[in-house]
Amino acid sequence: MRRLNDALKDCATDVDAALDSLLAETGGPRARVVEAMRYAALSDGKRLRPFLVMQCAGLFGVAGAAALQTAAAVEMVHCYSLVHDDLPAMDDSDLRRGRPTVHKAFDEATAILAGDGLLTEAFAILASPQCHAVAEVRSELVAGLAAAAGAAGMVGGQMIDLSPQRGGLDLEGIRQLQSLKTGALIAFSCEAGAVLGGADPAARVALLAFAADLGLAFQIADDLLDVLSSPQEVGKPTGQDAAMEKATFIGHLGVEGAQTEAQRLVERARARLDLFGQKADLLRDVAEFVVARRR
Ligand code: GRG
Repeated sequence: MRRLNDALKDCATDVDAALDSLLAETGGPRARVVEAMRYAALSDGKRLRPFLVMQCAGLFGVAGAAALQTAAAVEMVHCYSLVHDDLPAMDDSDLRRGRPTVHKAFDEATAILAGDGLLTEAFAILASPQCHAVAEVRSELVAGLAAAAGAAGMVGGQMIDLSPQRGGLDLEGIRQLQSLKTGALIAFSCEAGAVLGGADPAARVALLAFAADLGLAFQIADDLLDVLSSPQEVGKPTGQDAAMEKATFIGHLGVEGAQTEAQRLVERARARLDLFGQKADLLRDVAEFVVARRR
């Protein structure tokens, strides 16, 4: 795991530098929204999704630097989703990544605009020739991110999460909700690596199967952190699912059952990478990491 921790740290450093330059500070009357976008993006996230983009691209010989713009774009969409999710109209959270949420540090209207700005900027990055020289590759990335982030993906999952039916979902319903809400962007992160690397269909199928298991394991781990950790440990409020009476994996499986299911998914995710051999060792470690993480 030491190798993985170092690799995650290196990835975070590169992604921070890319975000810093892509979201350049500006003066004048619109400075405040850019400041809020930077506040949301340049905070202490794990940068898991960028790591997946870069590692998956690396399986096909794509250098980290050549995948960095795509990785930063995915992180911007993730950060937008956190900013909007924290708003009073949604989860109404005061704490994110160990500090005040954007609407607390700025104000609600600025937080909405900052989220909108991050989402929009992400597509501008993918559409730019600096992201990839080949227009078809850029267009596939744009279409893939739009599908993962939109109503057939993350936004759709969030809608189900906020719906009156949410409280009574059965296990399959929770699986479907989470595969949209958090799974779709995780899956796109892996797929983007395959697109950048011109992967063949078998490799793509394997990566998407890996991502599906990883996404669910990640979400179960998130549910467990919500129940078993303190806000200081995770840098965001805990006990939220119970407070909102949301049906969760833990509600259906119990803590031990959820841990067992997460571990089963991790093992299956790791096996999905067999065809990549040792090149995928860090991705195998990431699967372990998502359930062992403490935040
Ligand atoms: C508002 C359209 C819209 C969608 C919001 C992703 C999401 C949908 C909400 C986030 C709420 C949440 C806590 C979901 C659980 C899983 C999750 C995405 C956790 C945060 O991701 P991490 O752990 O966070 O990768 P860091 O801060 O490390 O990037």
